[in-house]
Amino acid sequence: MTPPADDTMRNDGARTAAVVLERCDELARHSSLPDGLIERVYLSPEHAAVNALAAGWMQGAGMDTWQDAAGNQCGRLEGATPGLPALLLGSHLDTVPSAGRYDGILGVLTAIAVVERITTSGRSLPFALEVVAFGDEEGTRFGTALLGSRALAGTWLDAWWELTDEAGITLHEAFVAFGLDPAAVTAAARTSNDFVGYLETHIEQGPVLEENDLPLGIVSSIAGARRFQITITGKAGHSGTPWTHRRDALAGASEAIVAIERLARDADLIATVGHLEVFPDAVNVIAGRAEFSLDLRGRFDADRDSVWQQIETLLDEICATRGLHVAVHQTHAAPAAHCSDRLRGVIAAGIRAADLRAADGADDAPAPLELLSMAGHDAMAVAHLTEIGMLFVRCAGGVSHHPDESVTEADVARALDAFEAAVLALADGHQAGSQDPA
Ligand code: HGY
Ligand code: MN
Ligand code: MN
Repeated sequence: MTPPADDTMRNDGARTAAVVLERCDELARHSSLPDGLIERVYLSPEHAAVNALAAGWMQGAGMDTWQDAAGNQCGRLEGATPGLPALLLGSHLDTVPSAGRYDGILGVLTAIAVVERITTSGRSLPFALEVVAFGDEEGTRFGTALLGSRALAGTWLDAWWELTDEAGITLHEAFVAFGLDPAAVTAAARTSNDFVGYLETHIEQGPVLEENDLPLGIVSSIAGARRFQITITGKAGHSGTPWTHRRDALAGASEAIVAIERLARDADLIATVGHLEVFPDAVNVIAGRAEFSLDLRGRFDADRDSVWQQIETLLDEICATRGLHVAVHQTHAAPAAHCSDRLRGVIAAGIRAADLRAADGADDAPAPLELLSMAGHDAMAVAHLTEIGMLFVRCAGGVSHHPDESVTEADVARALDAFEAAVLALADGHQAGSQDPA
């Protein structure tokens, strides 16, 4: 095939991986951090800027666009007849602090590029296509994650309005400042009848695909997560205080953190303490208070919850021994979400089609690999409404939530072909009236 005039479009008019990667770079420039570091939080000026960029690319792909009542950027391409239920595609545009440029973002841009390919092909599908760029998957600003996707799923909680960010701004105030009406947030809620399913492309954020020398994988299920703020209180005092008279909150927290890691490892769970603050935080003062976060996740909610009960007992024992007090506040909980057989099937069909295309028809590719996602995703919230399916893309070293996050253009090209083929496999199955993919 003669190379296309430029690398933005393939000969067949398909939007290329080069453009998707350029757009990732363009979105990365909208950050609240200096020196090329990336942080983009919910309801920020950076959030507004990337919503506008995504809206323009959605329109360029042939979609009508709107920002929903929770600040998610949405686009829609009608199917064979107007008003059909939609296959929802998407991911998130917000980030953690000092983030990579593909977590979430690659999924939004892959979805837009695939809709553009379908628009260009002129094919009309037996369902509409909607793309959603969720505004808050990470929970970086207000601590509770999946706010955008929970608004769409209709599971918003009014208790969240008083959540505050580091500057003490409430979620309610941030909504108003962003131009949204808190009283109207439920207008973002969709119903199960609106959708035929949800598909999300996302970097793996783990090493499995790379270890298996595979560019793509099928997500079997997403681990359920619970997050806590744990405060250990003792008594601040002179660092020369004898051992018999010390109630050291930092020593107690440290003992707890190492013990929590052991409990999680033994139970095949993942526990992460990513934040620790000490008061009064001075070299010659015994810590009177230590506050730390806990992110606890596992394949099955029951296992996770049973280990959490063990952790609560452990905290009580350590505090009793050391004369300390513990207070626990749960800041987030999301149940494990299982990808449906039907949508795992279309993702598998998409990967096989992309493998065939890449090998010019030689069908010697291994069967697509299924893997658990220990990372959380908006799909967990959307699972409340409709079936979910996820396509994983290899990322170097499994690194994510870090500036070194990276993907290859070849893998993104393969993902574009696979995601497009998955959508078409679902359409073919839909047209044939079967629930199974072609
Ligand atoms: O925390 C997670 O797993 C996701 O990246 N928000
Ligand atoms: Mn993330
Ligand atoms: Mn993500």
